[in-house]
Parts: sequence; structure tokens; C-alpha cells
Amino acid sequence: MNRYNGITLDEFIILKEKDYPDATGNLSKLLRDIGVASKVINREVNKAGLVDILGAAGAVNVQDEEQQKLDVYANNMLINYLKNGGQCTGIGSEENEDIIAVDTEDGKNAHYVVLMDPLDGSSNIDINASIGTIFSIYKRKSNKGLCNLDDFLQEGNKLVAAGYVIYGSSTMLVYSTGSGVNGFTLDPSIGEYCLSHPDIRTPDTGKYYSVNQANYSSFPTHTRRYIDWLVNEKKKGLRYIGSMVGDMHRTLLKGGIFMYPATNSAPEGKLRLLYECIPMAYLMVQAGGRATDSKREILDIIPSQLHERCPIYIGSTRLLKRVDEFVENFGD
Ligand code: AHM
Ligand code: MG
Repeated sequence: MNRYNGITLDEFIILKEKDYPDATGNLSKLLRDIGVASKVINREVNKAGLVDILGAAGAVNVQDEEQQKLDVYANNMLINYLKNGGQCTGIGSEENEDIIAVDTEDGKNAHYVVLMDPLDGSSNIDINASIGTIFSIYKRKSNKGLCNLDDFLQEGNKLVAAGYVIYGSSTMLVYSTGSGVNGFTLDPSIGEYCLSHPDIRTPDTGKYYSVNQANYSSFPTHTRRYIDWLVNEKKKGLRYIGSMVGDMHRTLLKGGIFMYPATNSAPEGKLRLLYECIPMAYLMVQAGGRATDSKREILDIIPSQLHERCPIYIGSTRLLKRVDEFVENFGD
């Protein structure tokens, strides 16, 4: 039995901090703030069918996608907690075109920037399927004062922490600070995340592949051939929720591969590098898996824009190795 089994997220974060003698406690506080914000979001997600909170808010976000009311709520909630928590100097969100610099004394002195997709998979809200919050945390590059965009444009290898919350049949928070991945299930009776999945390891292969198969004809040749191989030779099953957090959660726990390749209409893929692909790649790598854009390891990519997109192939190492081979054999 793991020495941490069953303990709450807060206790775990504090215990883990003791493994780092130089830790100041700031990152722990930031992680706890995100945990608390996610519980408030979870409460609203849970009652979404009961109150008039569903449906489009009318606004359109920076990606030209229809914004749902819960997206707005989740975004505001996280921003409030991060701004008031005192450990975050700036926020980059899928829902905001520009970075938000925290213009308070604490904010200007804080060390961390947070990137997030406050409520990913929002097209699933109306049908009660899994959705999630994705976050990543970097140390700022600038010293003090208001943060700037450059503080956010860092490669995944520089992350200090990343995670997601899945609002599914139960709510879980899964995160890493660079020494393995741990998963916590929200116990609604006590309102606490409790360690339920210590030290998650992704199997080196798996039964399922996960991709929007409807885009097959516009995938690069190597990906089409790879999918043919998965289906015809390896007899893999297709699982696709259309919610990255849900599809990733299954892949992380059970192995397999999740892909969002380039398509004709989206030559850079659909998913966002900084707050979708990089944090998920970080978790997958920490759990013993791998993530690439078909040519580069996701964690090696140096971002140049806040809302940049990138193709992603993420999951079990043996299946990722085959992606490399198909790319080598079939090119683009
Ligand atoms: P969103 O950030 O607007 O919710 O979009 C991201 C979602 C991912 O969760 C999911 O993997 C993908 O979009 C599904 O896209 P598609 O419907 O094209 O398959
Ligand atoms: Mg998203």
C-alpha cells in the first residue's frame, strides 16, 4: 500500500512539498487554489441540468467558437481564485485573447504563470458527457513587476506542474509536479479530493485508438496508413468522446493512443499547444508514455503564440514508436 493512499489532495500537496527542501510553499498554495476553484466549477457542472445555466452565452470566444455559459463561469472562477491567491503573476486562458497580468502587489511579486482551458469539451455540456479543466504552470521568465507574453511562451520541458480535472461519472483531479502522476477522486460527502490513483503508469500499449475518424480522408497519408494498420492488423477498437480530457483520461489509465492530427481545413490541427497539448503531454510523459506532433516531441516545441495550435499523437510508447515509423515511411 502506498504511504499516501486515501489522503486528501491538500495533505498530499503538503507532504510532497517536504520532498523538496527548497520549496517555499508557493506552488503548493497555487495548486490548492486551483483545486478549490475546480470544486466550485464542479458544483455548477453537476447542477447544470437543474438550473438555467446551460446553453450558449451568446458571446464568441477568440477561436470563433460559441461560448457556453459554463465556460464563462469556469473561466471567471479560476481567474478570481488565481488573482486572489497571491501566487500567480499572470493567466493565459483559452477564453481570453490576451494574457491577464495580475496587477496587485502580490501578483507583481509572484513567481508563477498559469495557462488553462477552463472548460474543455464544451460541446459535451448539453448532453452530460465528460468535460474538464486543463492547467499548466510555469515559472515566469521576467523578474518582478507585471508579467508579459514571453513569460508564457515556454516549452513544455520547462513546466513546473500540469494537470486536469475531469467532471465525469465521478470528478477527478490528476496532476504532476515532475515526479510522477497522481489522481484524486472528489468525495462529494466530505467535499475533498482523495488520493485514489497513486503513481499512475500508462501501459506501453492498449486496446483502443481515439481520433475523430470522420476526418480520416483529410489526414496526412502517414496517419491514414497508421490508422489502417491499427484497425486491420492490430484490431484496435475506436473510442472517441470528443472531449480531450475524457479521451486522454482513458488513454492515460488504460494505454492506447489519442490523436488530433492535421487536417485539410486545420493544417495545424485543432488543439491548442500551450493549454491543451503541452500539459497533457507532460502528464503522459510523466506516466511513462509519449506525445508528439508526428515530427517533434510536444514538450520540445517552443511556442510562439498564446493560442497556437498543434497536431497531437499521445499515448503508449509502443504505439507512438509506430507513428514515427509510418511518418518515416510515408512522409506527409
Ligand atoms: P474546445 O476547447 O472548444 O472544447 O475544443 C476542444 C475539443 C477537445 O476536447 C476535443 O478533443 C476536440 O475538441 C474534439 O474536436 P472534434 O469535434 O473536431 O473531434
Ligand atoms: Mg479546449
